[in-house]
Amino acid sequence: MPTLYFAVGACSLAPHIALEWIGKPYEAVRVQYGSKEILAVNPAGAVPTLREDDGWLLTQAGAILDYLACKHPEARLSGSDGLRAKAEAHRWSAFLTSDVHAAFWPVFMPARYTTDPGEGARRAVVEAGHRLVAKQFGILDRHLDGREHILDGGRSIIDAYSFPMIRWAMKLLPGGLEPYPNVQALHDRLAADPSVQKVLAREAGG
Ligand SMILES: N[C@@H](CCC(=O)N[C@@H](CS)C(=O)NCC(=O)O)C(=O)O
Repeated sequence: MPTLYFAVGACSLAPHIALEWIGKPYEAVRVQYGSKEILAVNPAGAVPTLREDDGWLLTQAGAILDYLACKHPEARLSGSDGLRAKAEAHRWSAFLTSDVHAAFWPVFMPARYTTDPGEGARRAVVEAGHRLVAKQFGILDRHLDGREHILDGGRSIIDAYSFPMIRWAMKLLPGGLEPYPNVQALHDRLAADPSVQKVLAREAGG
């Protein structure tokens, strides 16, 4: 049975949802960032980390999601088949990892992005992060115009991957999701999914 190490509110919510959609037994272990427990399985001290029964460890949300979807093709979480459809799945996974997730770092941890300890510098970094997140959400919103899911072929690991980041944007962007109605609609569809609700309840319950 695979074990997912997760932290509340983190990007680990994505593989947590994917595991629930797959519907096979798994264990979810809640950790604190940088704790001994997570450092024992991931030297970066970060979530998500997936551990298989034989001790094999996998880090990086995009890799974990792809691994889970490929391991369970019957769950149909990879999007459509075909060369271009696979390329699109990689494209959106990379977009979420490198463009969207990374855009949140200055918002979450402004001190890492300036050597100036002053409040003005901190605010400027957060504001720059907001602008970067807004740019990426604009791209996602335009892509979602007229679509129910990010990939062709129905719900996928890429929808799951977007969900924690959409929740961050709702909470952290000054205008929330108001400028992104298509992203809001994807959020609402995912939030209404019973598996997603189950995972959110479990994560909130500790
Ligand atoms: N590139 C990694 C980033 C993982 C990551 O940084 N996760 C955050 C939570 S969303 C974390 O654990 N942060 C703890 C830290 O940076 O100390 C991935 O995509 O899995």
